[in-house]
Amino acid sequence: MSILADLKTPIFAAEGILHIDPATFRLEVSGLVDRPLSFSLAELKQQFPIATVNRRLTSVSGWSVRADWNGILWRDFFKSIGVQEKARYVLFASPADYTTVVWLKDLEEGEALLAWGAGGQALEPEYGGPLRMVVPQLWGYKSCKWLCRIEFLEKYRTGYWELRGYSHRAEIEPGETFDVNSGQYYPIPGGEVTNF
Ligand SMILES: Nc1nc2c(c(=O)[nH]1)N[C@H]1C(S)=C(S)[C@@H](COP(=O)(O)O)O[C@H]1N2
Ligand SMILES: [Mo]
Repeated sequence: MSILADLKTPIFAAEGILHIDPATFRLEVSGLVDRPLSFSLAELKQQFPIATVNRRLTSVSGWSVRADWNGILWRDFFKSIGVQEKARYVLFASPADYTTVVWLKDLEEGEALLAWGAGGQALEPEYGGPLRMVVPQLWGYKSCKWLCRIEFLEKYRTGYWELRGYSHRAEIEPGETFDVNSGQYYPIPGGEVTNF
């Protein structure tokens, strides 16, 4: 069981929980790239450096969870897939068409990753396995679960929660959050949550 399940981390699934077979899973990369690419989970693990980052996923709905996320750093992925200069945004999608679009410049700093595990355990379907984004520096709705498609864009597109009124940029705002790990509420100063 992953630490997320252990901690009973809230499960958000606008499209319902998807069950994707890790053995047949593929990640498709399209849009402003030199050529479209497609990876199985095994190919991702072979072709990119594997990393673990201890960071928080923080939801606009008022909770935050810290975990050791296992996967591939976005910056390692990005630099070797032939993204064209005119790309400004990146769209992340699940097979049920949950979409969210992130400014590429917002992923240059910080430790965003394509994650298949937490604490050395595979992510359960409930938590977005076999592969999800984890973008610690932005509200959780940018961390697309059941990630199966990445598209590089010149023009912004409005995603699922953004269409329903949530901020397009999704910078974490000052306020208070429930820390799932400790069961305590803490003030947050805005930006990536690093103070606990
Ligand atoms: N495909 C998909 N990804 C998603 C969501 C979703 O509904 N569908 N919810 C988002 C929101 S609002 C948050 S806070 C996090 C929550 O991750 P968790 O359900 O693993 O705790 O997933 C994000 N990624
Ligand atoms: Mo969220």
